[in-house]
Amino acid sequence: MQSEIRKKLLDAFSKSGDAYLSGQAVADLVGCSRTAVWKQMEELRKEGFELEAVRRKGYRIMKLPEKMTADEIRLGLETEMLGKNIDYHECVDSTQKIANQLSYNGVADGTVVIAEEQLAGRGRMDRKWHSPKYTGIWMSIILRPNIPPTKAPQLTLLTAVAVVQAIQETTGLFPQIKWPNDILINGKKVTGILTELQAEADRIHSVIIGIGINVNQREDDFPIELQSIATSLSIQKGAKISRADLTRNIFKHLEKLYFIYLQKGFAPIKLLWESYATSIGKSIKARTLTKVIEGKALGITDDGVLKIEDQNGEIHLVYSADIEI
Ligand code: BT5
Repeated sequence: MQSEIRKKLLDAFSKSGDAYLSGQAVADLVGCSRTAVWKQMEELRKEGFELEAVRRKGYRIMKLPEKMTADEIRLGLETEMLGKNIDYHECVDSTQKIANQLSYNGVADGTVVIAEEQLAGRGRMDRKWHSPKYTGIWMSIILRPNIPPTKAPQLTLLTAVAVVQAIQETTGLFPQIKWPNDILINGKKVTGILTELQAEADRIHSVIIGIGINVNQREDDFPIELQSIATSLSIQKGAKISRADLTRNIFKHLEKLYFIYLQKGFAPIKLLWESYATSIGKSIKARTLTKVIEGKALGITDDGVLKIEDQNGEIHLVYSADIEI
């Protein structure tokens, strides 16, 4: 029923072209109430349609939602393996879930699962990741590096560097990294990274790197509780950004760094990571699952572990925590 109304609604607007359609005219054409029309228009807005509503004239569609197709990403893709195989979805629970399944079934190294919308996008420790339709990049990348599971956190840091570089190249903005997985612009979170493993005790089968980037959301697209801590690239830039271009650039930078990492180890990545890090040298509070450590962030170890020096000069190694600066 809903989809029938939607079809008729879009049909009516296709025919009206640039002309305004009054709420009543739409209601008559579609065969429903004006309230139902208004609800549908709100739905369209949420899906990325730009609508103009003018009193006494009615509605007009200004711009269609910006879908990002796999072909658009492939066009001009410069990588050897990353993103050669794209599993594209309109709407999923979580791209991590699908990638885990695909990986288990043995898909090619460098396969990427991308969705326009996630209904149950997840962060670390079962937190939620807000992933509205057509506005962000919600993707999971499957890699099969020959490294021990203990080194997998390095790939989170490597990914953060690649995303920062890709954002810089695509938008000219200069994001910073907050250990281990947040990318911030002007102190607000624009990207989160979640790394999950399929591994035995001493061998990785695959690493699933989930990347969530807020690209074209407006301020009021974020739920209230996120508005003070989250931002999007377009809010920061003051212009819309091509998600396909950014995705392609992420693949390019990530593959380049990944190949360097496989050849030379973490040392060159560490230098880059530290150059983008916001917390190094600052007083921070690290909340681990079991305790809170306060002190100065000294840097990261060669394995990507955070080093904090407390008031007594004692050095703490932090493997996983939330950081307050
Ligand atoms: C993360 O977790 O930052 C990792 C997020 C990874 C998301 C990607 S999207 C593609 C792939 N598929 C998935 O299902 N997940 C991955 P964490 O550090 O735990 O941060 C989670 C916290 O960030 C939440 O508790 C909120 O406070 C905040 N948050 C949620 N959605 C956000 C958003 N869109 N932008 C900024 N902050 C957000």
